[in-house]
Amino acid sequence: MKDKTDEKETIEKILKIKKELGKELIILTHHYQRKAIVDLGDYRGDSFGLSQKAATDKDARYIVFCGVHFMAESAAILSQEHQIVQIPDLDAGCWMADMADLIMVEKAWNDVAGIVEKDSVTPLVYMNSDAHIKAHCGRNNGAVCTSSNAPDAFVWAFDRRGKIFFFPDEHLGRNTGNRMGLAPEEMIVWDPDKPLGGNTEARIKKAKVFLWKGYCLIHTRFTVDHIKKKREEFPDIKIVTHPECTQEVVKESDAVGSTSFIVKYVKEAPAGSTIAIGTEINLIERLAIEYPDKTIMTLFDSLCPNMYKINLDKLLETLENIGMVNVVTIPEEIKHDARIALDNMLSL
Ligand code: CIZ
Ligand code: SF4
Repeated sequence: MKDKTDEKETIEKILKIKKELGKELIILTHHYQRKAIVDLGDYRGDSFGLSQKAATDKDARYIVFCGVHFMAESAAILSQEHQIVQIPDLDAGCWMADMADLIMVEKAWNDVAGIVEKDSVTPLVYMNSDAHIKAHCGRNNGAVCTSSNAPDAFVWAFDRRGKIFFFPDEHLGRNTGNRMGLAPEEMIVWDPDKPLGGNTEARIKKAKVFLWKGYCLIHTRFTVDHIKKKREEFPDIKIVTHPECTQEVVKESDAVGSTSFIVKYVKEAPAGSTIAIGTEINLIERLAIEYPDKTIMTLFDSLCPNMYKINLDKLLETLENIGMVNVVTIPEEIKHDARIALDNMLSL
């Protein structure tokens, strides 16, 4: 474990490099990053906000993305030709994104196309996915979405075609469908390990939404029991959760939304409020520091080890080797197709 003197030295070195590079460098930090990293960033946000930043900032030559790999990949897809995207640890992945690989997704897509008209289904892919899956969606006239724009993406998709294939988060897909008033039987789970995703042909024909059986191991830890206990302990408490949680948890919450929504909710809550949050712990801990006039707590233990892989030493190492190490590269063809799906999201 680093002591405070080492940490101070590392921070000073990072600040010195930032100063030297000036506008040539931007450091983007995701809401789930630890405080020390967020404090050194130029912009913090959710994957949607940060990808917009990457798409519009033309000055920076180097974009250092402190988040997980799929986010840095999206920034690399949207960045300009003269820009280089680096992530302090190329191994900072996402378990949910790993639950859908291209072979499985194409097989499912072809299975569905054998039963209903291919042109009747729009693929929608959550940002939390590999670039190859985004490219698959781009090739099939679909779009990317995030937790902040999933309802808009559903409306967009249903305006075009009658059915949606949603990858890879079953819960975000179901919670979005519920919010739009879809009936439970209109949404079916697609389990890639089972023939026809575990469905009959009749159910596939009838369904409006296919939900890929993927999930976040952090957000699905929260339970209705955790909510009940908090309410017993603090009768006035507000419960705010993320749509990657199960529908049972979402239904018991006072408010539900993306990380940007959660940040806004806490900011706008009256002084003296008590709020328990169901999302990644680093965001919650920072909010507790930022709003000392409110009592902010987590619903349950929720550290994402993937996000936590990014630390000060790795950030410094990346900055000391700017443009050279931990570069996020994507084959041109994949970049081209994935960009279609990302652009469809940005124009929502
Ligand atoms: O989209 C993101 O940034 C993630 C992973 C969560 C959220 O809701 O912002
Ligand atoms: Fe992936 Fe869940 Fe971690 Fe987000 S919190 S990066 S979805 S594993």
